[in-house]
Parts: sequence; structure tokens; C-alpha cells
Amino acid sequence: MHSEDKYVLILGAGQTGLSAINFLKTKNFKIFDTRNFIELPENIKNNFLIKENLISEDRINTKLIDYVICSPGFDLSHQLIKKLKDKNISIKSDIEVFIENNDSKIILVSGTNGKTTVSLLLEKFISLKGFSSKAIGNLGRPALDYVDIKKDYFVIEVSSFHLEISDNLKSDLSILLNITEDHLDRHKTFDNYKNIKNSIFNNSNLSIGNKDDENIRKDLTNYFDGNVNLDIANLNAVKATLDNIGLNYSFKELEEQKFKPEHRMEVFYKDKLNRIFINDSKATNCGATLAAINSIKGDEKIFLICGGQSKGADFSRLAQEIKKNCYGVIIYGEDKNLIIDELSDFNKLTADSFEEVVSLCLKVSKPDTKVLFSPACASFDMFKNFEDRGNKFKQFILNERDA
Ligand code: UMA
Repeated sequence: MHSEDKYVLILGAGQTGLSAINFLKTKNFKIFDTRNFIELPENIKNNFLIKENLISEDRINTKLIDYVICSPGFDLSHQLIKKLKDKNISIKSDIEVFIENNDSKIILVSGTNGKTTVSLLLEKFISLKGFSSKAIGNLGRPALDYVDIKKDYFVIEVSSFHLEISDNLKSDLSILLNITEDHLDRHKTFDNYKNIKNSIFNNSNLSIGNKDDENIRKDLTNYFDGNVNLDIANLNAVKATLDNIGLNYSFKELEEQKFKPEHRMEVFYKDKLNRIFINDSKATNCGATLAAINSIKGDEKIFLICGGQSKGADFSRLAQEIKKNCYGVIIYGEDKNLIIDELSDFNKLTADSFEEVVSLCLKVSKPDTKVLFSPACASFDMFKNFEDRGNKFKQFILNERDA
């Protein structure tokens, strides 16, 4: 880079700093961190782009800075921040940059407690209504890792650290769950912390707060009942958010889905064709798959996916039930021929890889039906265990859907 070229200054060489580098791609940037090089996390120290572009404070020429992306953990009382502000240089959080560069609908979630739970539940319940959604931000990988992806909704968990850097985040909806003392080492007084948290509403189209929390602003568009235990309050918050974006669930439905165990008749997605996808990977024998079919059989026919290691099982009974209750089946895995033989001329498809299973099932299963992944076999021929198998099924379906 030419010494007089303008650059974006990234403050903080952590996960957020790395994601900012990936976002900037070919643009010029410099990175500053208050820690000595040897104090940085291992993966950061080994990153070539960080090594190349790390800058010491005395070499920062403010005249060349285009704008600043500030990591949440960067100390805002550092003298450099004052210098940048005096020169009117724009300082943005990664979340602000994400929102400016992604045109998906944005839901912001904050609060002292429960924000990760609420964000993940929102992701789940929005997806179940057939809209794509992803929870990002403070709860996991930084927002800018997702900047090139389009979703119907991004649910962004924002911390007081993010809000202190960006007090005007634009959103379609913001929700604040509760405010109790936290992070006073950084924010100094509770009043300050409270104001920072409430700034989540400064630029949001719809605003929702906990009705029973005296520290939350009283001029919002909507409130939820918070005068209950945290678990229920979180569900009330989820319901209020979903109601406000037009996705209606009863409280009972939310409660039932929330406590459903993973991999056991887990309804994890409903797509635009109204197909409901069920992950029942825990079904490692015929009895479990028979129970799964029985629990949903009726007027509606089922599209079944099964196969794996048979453990010497007899599939004749299962085959009878499949013929009665399913309109199609995909069979895969080491012992697939044992199941195929029992099904004689029934409408069946076979697949050699799990990728093929998923793409076939998306291609041939019919609108308005249930797609049931209930293998009736052990998983060890292709997976580490049934959890790995269930996770892969969910991941592949959701990825194919995004493609
Ligand atoms: N640091 C320095 N000097 C610097 C920059 C950072 O000493 O110049 C220190 C900070 O004091 C902090 C550490 O480095 O201890 C990491 O800070 P960072 O901003 O580089 O952190 P990231 O690796 O980018 O991770 C951040 C969030 N970290 C913080 O807010 C401190 C992660 O939240 C978040 O998951 C991640 O971005 C992705 O969005 C963690 C967290 O503890 C889990 N959050 C707090 C909380 O939940 O209570 C707010």
C-alpha cells in the first residue's frame, strides 16, 4: 500500500477484528490493539494479514483514516478514541457496519440476562414459519462473518459494549429484556449502563420492552409481561417479537417446541412449500421408527428417510407400516438392501451418499407433507453417532434451502 493511501482502522485484534478484515477484502486497512503482540490469541498471532497490518499508536496518521471499525472489547477510554473523536472520524461497531451493508430485516436483542436464549429461540421460531433467519452477534461468530448472506431476518444479539460504540443502530425491531447491574468496570455507573442499553431503541421501527422493568424506557411501541420467572419472561419476549412481525404462535406452542429434545421428533423447519421437516435421528431401531410413524400417521401421508446399520434387525413389520402410511421413502446406508428387499414394488428411492439423500428428498417430497428422518438403524457406518447424524441432516437441509 502507498504510504499516503486512505485506510480503514480496525481497533482490536480479536474475532471481530478478523471478521472486519474479511469484510474489507481488498480495501486498505490497519489494525491496532492495545495488547503486545505476544499477548494476542494464538490464531490471531498466526494470521498473516494481521501481522502485515498491525500498527503502533505512534504511527497512526488520523488524516489517512477513512473510518474506524471498533471491536466491542476495545477500551473506549483509551486516548486514541478521544483523538479520533476530536478529528470527527466516524467510529462504528461491527454490527453497525453489518446493518449498513446487508439489506435483510434486522431484529436487535439486548438485556442483561436471557439475550442469547431469546435470540436463538427467535431464529428457531421464525424458521419454523418458513422464513430464513440466523441469530448472530455477541452470542457467537461476529456479525460481519455473515455480511454477504441474505436472510429474511437476522436476529442480532447486541451487548452494552456494542451499543456504547453505536448508539443509533437501525433496526426493524428492537427488544430489551431486562436491565440489572453488570459491566460496571467498563460503564462506571448504573445510570450510564442503563442509558447505553436503552439506546437500542434510538433508531428502531418497532420497540419492545419488559413492562415490569423500571429501568426500561416507557415510550415504546409494545411491552411484554416480565413479572414472572426468567424462563417465562424470555418466552413472553419471544412471543411479543413474533406477534409484532406477524408470525403468530400461541404461548403453548412456543413452550412445547422449546422443551422438545433434540433428535427426537424434532420439528426444525417448515419451508415455503409447507413441508415440515422432522429430525428423529435418535431412532436407531425399527421400534423407534414405528413409534415415529404412528405418532404422525392419519390423513396426511409421510415421506420417510431411513437406513444405516441394521444390527441384524428384521424389517418386515416396518415395511408393512411404510407401505400403509408413507407415500415415498429414501433408503440409504450400509444395510439398505435389507430394507429394499422387504418393500418389493413400493415407491422407493435409494441414495449412496448423505448429500444425495438430502437433495433427493428436497426434490421429490410433496408440498404440504411431513418429511420424517427416522433411520431405524445405527449411524456408525456414516456418522460419529446419532447426534452427528441428526445435526448433519438439519444442517444439509437448511444449507440446501439457502442455496
Ligand atoms: N482487548 C484489548 N485490547 C484491545 C482490544 C481488545 O486488551 O485493543 C481485549 C478486551 O479487553 C477483551 C478481549 O481483548 O478482553 C477481546 O475483545 P474483542 O473486542 O477483540 O473481542 P472479540 O474476540 O472480537 O469478541 C467479541 C465479543 N467480546 C467482547 O465483547 C469482549 C464476544 O462476546 C463476541 O462473542 C464476539 O465479539 C462476536 O461478536 C463475548 C463477551 O464476553 C462472549 N461479551 C460480553 C458479554 O456477553 O457479557 C459483552
